[in-house]
Amino acid sequence: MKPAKAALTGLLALVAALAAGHLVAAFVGLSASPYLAVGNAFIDITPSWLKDFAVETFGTADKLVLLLGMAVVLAGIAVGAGLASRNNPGPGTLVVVLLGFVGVIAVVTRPDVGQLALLAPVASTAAGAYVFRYLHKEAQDSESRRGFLITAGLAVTAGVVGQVFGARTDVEGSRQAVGDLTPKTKAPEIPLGADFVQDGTPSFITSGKDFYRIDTALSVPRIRAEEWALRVHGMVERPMVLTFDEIRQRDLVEETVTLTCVSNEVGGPYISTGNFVGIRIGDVLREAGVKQGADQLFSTSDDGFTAGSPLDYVLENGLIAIGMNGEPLPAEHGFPARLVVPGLYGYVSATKWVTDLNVTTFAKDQGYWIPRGWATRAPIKASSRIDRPKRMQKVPGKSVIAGTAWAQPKGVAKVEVRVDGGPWQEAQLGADVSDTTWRMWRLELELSRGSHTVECRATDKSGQTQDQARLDPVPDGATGWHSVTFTVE
Ligand SMILES: Nc1nc2c(c(=O)[nH]1)N[C@H]1C(S)=C(S)[C@@H](COP(=O)(O)O)O[C@H]1N2
Ligand SMILES: [Mo]
Repeated sequence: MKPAKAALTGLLALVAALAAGHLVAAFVGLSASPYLAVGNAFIDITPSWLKDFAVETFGTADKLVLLLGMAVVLAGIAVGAGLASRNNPGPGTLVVVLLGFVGVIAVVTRPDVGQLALLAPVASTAAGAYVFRYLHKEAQDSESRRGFLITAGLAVTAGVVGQVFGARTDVEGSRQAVGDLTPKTKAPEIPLGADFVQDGTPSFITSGKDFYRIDTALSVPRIRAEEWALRVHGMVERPMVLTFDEIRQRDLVEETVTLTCVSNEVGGPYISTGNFVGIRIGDVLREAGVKQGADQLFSTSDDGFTAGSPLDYVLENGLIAIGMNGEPLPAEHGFPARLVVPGLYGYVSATKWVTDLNVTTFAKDQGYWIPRGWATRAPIKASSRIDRPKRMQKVPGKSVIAGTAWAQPKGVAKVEVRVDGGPWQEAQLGADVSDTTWRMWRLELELSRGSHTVECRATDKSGQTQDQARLDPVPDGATGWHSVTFTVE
């Protein structure tokens, strides 16, 4: 067999295998797709230094990069297997079976799949082996291209159909059916002058589309509200199960909360603000009756992510949220329900697609990121960011410096700015919306031509000024003053 044809045989068998697995997964749950399952397993076993590097280098595109990287590695293996099988299909078949085994292991160790999920990698392996051997024979017998074309066509169609059907488990329909979520207690209106968008700050409320997204999920968990329920158990007197309808029929409250990610670098983008609608975690836990000795609320998501929050804190703060900005939660942000706890970084509190609340102790259970080197307790650190000018931007001598500051749950009392290490000047603050949200700031300056560096620092309402010492996000959040160098023309 010609080398090109041998390589193509391997590649097409790979495409057929992945497509068949993806197609079957459309019916048994998309995270059973061997490709996604291997990717997800890879994310879970990635050492934290590599994960940090990936997030730093690729930002929110890190998952796409992982999937593309896997595609390149798999294509390499497939070409190699094809070339090694020029005389005899044995080596290639063995490679298919070995890869199939990896797929099976990845799928069965996923926390969010049922027993039927096994069908997906099995279908992959069968399709891969069959197509490989069929094309191998075809290539020996004739110079015909028909078999190759038909296989390629079928495989691509199967993959696309799988993607479309799997993604469709009608979440949008379920979201639409939820309709209006009118809170009994509305969050106060955001007053005029809460943001300085014209000066370069973000808008006070972040739209669902612009809201930062951080999670370990390669495919967004797709759960219909009708099929969802929240289990409350552990160290409680009366374990309970709450359906979506039971939650929405309670007195819903709305709170404006700024969420922040612990992996945000100084000056980084992983912070957003929403109007969240839901019920208080504390009300539910008090109904269940917390037992003596418990100190952790351990929440688990449909896709197996876990977070542990201090129990005494969530008894007083935080929501089981089912709505954001006047709508049901967007699928990427946790539909049907998530936790929102102002003042704690997301990884220890903000479980999306939450299905399980376990009242337990810190001694007994550890959230997802804790064995990966992050702190057990992670209150948000006071911080501030310069949004304009941007680094290296050219601005006129008379300019406005503007940005964002946050210190949930204490609230921001003051933001100061200094230029080229000179005296600190107090910035004008945006209207004070709530201590659980960020606060925008601006300062008009007149500067000489040339290069300048501005720095900012926030002080919270307890009088504490943010730390100057530059610390990395690991283990409990970055510190340091943001600085930006720009040019006055
Ligand atoms: N199920 C699940 N929930 C999760 C996570 C996750 O990986 N899986 N990541 C957490 C982290 S680290 C953060 S910062 C917030 C981000 O919420 P957002 O994506 O809605 O902004 O979600 C939290 N909830
Ligand atoms: Mo995070």
